[in-house]
Amino acid sequence: MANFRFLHAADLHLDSPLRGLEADPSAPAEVIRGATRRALGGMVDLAVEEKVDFVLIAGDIYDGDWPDFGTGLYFSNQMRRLHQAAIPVFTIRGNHDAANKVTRSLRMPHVITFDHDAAHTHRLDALGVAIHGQSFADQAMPDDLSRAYPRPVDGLFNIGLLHTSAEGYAAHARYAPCELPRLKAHGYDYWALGHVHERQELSKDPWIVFPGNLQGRHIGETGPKGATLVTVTDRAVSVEHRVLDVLRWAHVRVDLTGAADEAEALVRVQSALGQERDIAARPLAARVTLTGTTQAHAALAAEGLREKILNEAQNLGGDHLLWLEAVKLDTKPPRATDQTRPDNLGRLLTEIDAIAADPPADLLGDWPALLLNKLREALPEGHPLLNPASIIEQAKRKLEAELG
Ligand SMILES: [Mn+2]
Repeated sequence: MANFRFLHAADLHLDSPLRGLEADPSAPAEVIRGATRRALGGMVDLAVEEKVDFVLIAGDIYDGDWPDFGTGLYFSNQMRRLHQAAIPVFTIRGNHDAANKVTRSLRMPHVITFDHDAAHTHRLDALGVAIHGQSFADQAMPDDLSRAYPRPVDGLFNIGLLHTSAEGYAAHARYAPCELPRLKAHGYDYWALGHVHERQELSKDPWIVFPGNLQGRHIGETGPKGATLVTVTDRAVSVEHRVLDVLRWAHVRVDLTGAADEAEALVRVQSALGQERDIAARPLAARVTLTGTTQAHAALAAEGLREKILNEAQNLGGDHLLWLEAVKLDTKPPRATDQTRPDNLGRLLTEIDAIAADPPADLLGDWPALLLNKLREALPEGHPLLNPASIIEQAKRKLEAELG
């Protein structure tokens, strides 16, 4: 068997816009719209520079039906660059780009896409490689597809290309679920998975890898994103994460405990943002959450916090831009007003605490439930707006700052 290298990517979600930057007027529309395309262009650059022998894309190339033919044309053009470099590319369709979801199409003889009827095998005999895969016919895929994947071909390096939620990823919808012990026992040398957007090495023997998506699309997809470069030398496999995102998402939590005033608080915020941007070394989209007990609480709770922090971000200067997805105020004033104040404000705050501790479902009629259901569709899991107690707490602090 020859020595070879390949690039494993997944979840391109091409032309999916970045969500959450609309409120920052300094974030240019072409960055928001074009990030997934530029990340894919970078992936092709990397494959060509590293002279890989083939490329695998484990599903969700598209976010859904193409908004127009431009999406497919862009993908086709990038894949043609691989073809011209004599690098074959193998793809499967996932839940987002299942065969029955994408209605527009372009002929792409320079891309090998696995059928959705059954799992089958492509051989690269010069390399001694067998690639097994199956596309999704339909978005819904309750079955464990991996069970029907072909047995490994003796003497070859066997790769399984599979779009799956695997097991235990509660944040990701369940598609073609499969069990890790079964995958390990199947006899393949590498499982090239897709669907989970956070990079995961589920196993190192054999390697079972989610490379994560190429480009984070909202604050639920933080940290470095990219593809996995795999090198096989004398059957020994080594894997390496290669960063390809063109814009980084980060949740920057700043502890303001003991900050004497607003100026000191803002200096701390600027320093934290600068550190995060230096780590990212590319444009950064940040959510800033301020925590801790500080004298600056009342000033921070007043009007204009977002603009003040945006100003600190812009004062950083430097090569890379920084945009604010959101600013969350979660600080506390130094004194425990709730218990000690004997006045009406104290009683009001105690009353609000009681409501926040156990918010009645019908607090505002039935619209909060309706709203929450809508928000659950629109926001990443764990978003503070999904937690009524957190909303009430924010309201309480604002009220206290105003009336105190
Ligand atoms: Mn998927």
